[in-house]
Amino acid sequence: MNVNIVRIHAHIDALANFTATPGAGSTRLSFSSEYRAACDYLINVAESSGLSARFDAIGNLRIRLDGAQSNLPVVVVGSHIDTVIHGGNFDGILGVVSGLEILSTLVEENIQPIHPIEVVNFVEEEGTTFRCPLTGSKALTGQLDEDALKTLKDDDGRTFHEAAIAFGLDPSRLDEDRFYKDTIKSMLELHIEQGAVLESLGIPVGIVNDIAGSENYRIRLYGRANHAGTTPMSLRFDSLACAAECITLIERIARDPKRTNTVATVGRISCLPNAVNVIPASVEFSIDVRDTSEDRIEDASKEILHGIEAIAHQRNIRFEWELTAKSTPKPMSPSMVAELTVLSETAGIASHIMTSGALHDAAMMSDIAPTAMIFVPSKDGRSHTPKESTRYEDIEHGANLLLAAVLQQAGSN
Ligand code: HGY
Ligand code: MN
Ligand code: MN
Repeated sequence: MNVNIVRIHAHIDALANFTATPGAGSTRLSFSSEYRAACDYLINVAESSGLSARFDAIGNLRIRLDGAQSNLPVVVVGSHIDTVIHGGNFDGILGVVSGLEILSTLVEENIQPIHPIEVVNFVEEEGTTFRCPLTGSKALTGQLDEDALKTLKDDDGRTFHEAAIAFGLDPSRLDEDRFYKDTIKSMLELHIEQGAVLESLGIPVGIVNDIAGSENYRIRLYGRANHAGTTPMSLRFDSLACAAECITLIERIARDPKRTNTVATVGRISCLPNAVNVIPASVEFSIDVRDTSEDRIEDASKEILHGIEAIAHQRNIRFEWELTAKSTPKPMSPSMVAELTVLSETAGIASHIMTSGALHDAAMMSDIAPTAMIFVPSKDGRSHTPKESTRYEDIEHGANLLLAAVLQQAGSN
């Protein structure tokens, strides 16, 4: 039994149409009209395949195939369809669409699993809107409660909680939808690698053994606005010049040869009043620090914050920092990694055990259930860009391995 790769291709192409930036990649933000349209597409496909589909209390889309013993713990197959701005068509989407395809195939082949299987599209995985990556999976695994959802705000100050209610949901019922250790048997996620390892090795499938963690910060620098023409250089308190020095320091710290696994990125920056002839009054920028060791993340973050403080002090610029999100590095289930390796060998598919530098909902799910991830290669190692691409022959290998693993986990009559 194999997945229908033509259907997977059609679903990926269909979802790519639900974007706020047509012709410039996938931009599908949580609770947006594009998000609603994409979810409606998935609900239609699910229901026409005889599956049940619903939004839960906070906007995760839950597609379910009941098992012969429906009260048994659930096998979850998940990922996300929200995107970064001008992102690609595969990041997250591949895992949701492949999970849906697997359930459609099981129904078509009249195979009823013993354990129920649930495909979950986790809401706000990217954190693009509310600045908290993995919101949906953190909430379902108990890392974020309803009150915490009232503190996550978008750039207009609207909270995640308000946005969920406006979307027609009832976040007060989050606890009814929660995942617990005794209600989830295991979790599997198929995802594009978003790096260049598999392509460079010429191997079609990656099996993830651990997922990096990250700390996200919001830095604010307060200088003094003044006239760009009349203010001597020696009398300036230029917040953007200060930010520029900080950003090159951040890169220097992460590039330190002793920090072999650490990466750091400044991806967002805004400057006020953002005018050609005004010395910038204030700047806000983000920092994303990652590593597979929590100690190394904290060590790098500490050196970065101390460095920024010293630069700001030397320039008489006021400096504020805020930790906006944190996820710790997570190991995948060793037994499921071993099982995936055997399944891959049995199918004659070469595989490579590897780390994920990207964050994934699987990392949060690993707190409550044995969890594993399957990677497929990213062309030129690119992701989070419209250039993101993966060959469908690799996707077919990955989705068939996911099918075999889901059946192994859920059992069947
Ligand atoms: O940022 C990440 O690693 C993921 O794409 N959310
Ligand atoms: Mn992503
Ligand atoms: Mn992703």
